[in-house]
Amino acid sequence: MFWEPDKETISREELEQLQLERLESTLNRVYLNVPFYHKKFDEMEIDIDNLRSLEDLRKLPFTTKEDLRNNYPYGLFAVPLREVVRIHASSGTTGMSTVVGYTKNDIKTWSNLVARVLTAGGVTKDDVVQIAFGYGLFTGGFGLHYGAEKIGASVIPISSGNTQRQIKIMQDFKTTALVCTPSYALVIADTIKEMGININSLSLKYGLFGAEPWSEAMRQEIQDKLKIIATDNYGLSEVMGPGVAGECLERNGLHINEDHFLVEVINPDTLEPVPAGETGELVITTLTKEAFPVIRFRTRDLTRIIPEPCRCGKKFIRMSRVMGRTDDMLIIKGVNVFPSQIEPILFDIEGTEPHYQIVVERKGHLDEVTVHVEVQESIFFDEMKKQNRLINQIKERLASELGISVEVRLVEKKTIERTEGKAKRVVDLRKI
Ligand code: DLL
Repeated sequence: MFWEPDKETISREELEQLQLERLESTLNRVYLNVPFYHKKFDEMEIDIDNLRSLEDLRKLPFTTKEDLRNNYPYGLFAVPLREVVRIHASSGTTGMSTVVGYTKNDIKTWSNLVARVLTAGGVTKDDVVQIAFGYGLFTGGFGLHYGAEKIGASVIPISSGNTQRQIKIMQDFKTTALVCTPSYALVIADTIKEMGININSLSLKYGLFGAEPWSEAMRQEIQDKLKIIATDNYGLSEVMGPGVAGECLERNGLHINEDHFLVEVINPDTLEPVPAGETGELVITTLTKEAFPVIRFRTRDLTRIIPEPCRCGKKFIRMSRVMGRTDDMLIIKGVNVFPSQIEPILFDIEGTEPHYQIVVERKGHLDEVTVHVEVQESIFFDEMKKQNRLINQIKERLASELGISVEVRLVEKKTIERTEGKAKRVVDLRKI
């Protein structure tokens, strides 16, 4: 259950002491080696030697994605390039990519933290782990790969795509754990069915999914279709990649690797911390990164801290599943809505398929939102009356649960683009 039992069951008091020591050394490192932080601390008259407690973190400046872009490519590295053994980058949907680096030690730490996440999700050295995340500049493939190897599992670095081949390998190599995005897991599940393969003939036991938001309803769907235990894991390239946080088999929130990451949850408007347990933007400070430390990085991800201890015995606090990014939020007729709120409603309605897209258009001065949802063939070819009944049913549910009225369009199976990586849930035609 634990990869590093001593570390994962550390007492709060010891943990806080360790965090403070590590924070001090991180601040020293960035002040000495990264002109960006040096200048910022000086401007704000921050004396890092005066840091006395973890609460003092709040006096430090935030770092944003914009800061990373402005220092493209290597401006925020805290070691010379000759000490960097790996470079990753996030493509980002908007603008220039951000570049991150790792020292040899960073890779070791990263592998260990991913090993913790995989172990918590059920993986052991006896497993055959199929990594269907992209290998490349994206941190998903290599990050999970190194962690799984560290555990001693048999790793299949198949990368993403070519779904039929994924399934053939799964059959022939007797894959027991699948690692990819949750949306790709569903694509794989659907393809298994189409190929007429009996799911019970496969050896799959666990699925470790992450890199995009997904709902509890989607988890159920994946678990039922693939007959596995599916856990959620979270991370971001700016902070490390996968391995920041992950669920245990309780499947009730993601344990944050707190000995390596200091987290805060803030109100994105006031930038003040939210009251304990309330939802806000996750802010992360790295405590052990050598090549690319970040101070108070604003993730834009919305989550909340679950303060109650977990039954699994791990002492690290949990965060709730990430409900979405502040920049993915749709404001529909004045109501804030995230795709992750629409998802469980669609999944719950009989006749729909678990594939949807939310299309935003501008008509005159008003934004118009249409939810496109795939439906079972029988319904698509059914009489209009039955289709309209389904449309109205979806509209009513969305209206009563979210308080918004939107258009709903039923589309034929497979008309919504399938992705091998992160699903595109929102199509914003306003920007074009
Ligand atoms: O997606 C790292 C990763 C790879 C995590 C594989 C887990 C598994 P980026 O491409 O930089 O890194 O994207 C990071 O993806 O800020 C979130 O918005 C989103 N994200 C990542 N994991 C989750 C998750 C990788 N479990 C961005 N739930 C983050 C919801 C997630 N959103």
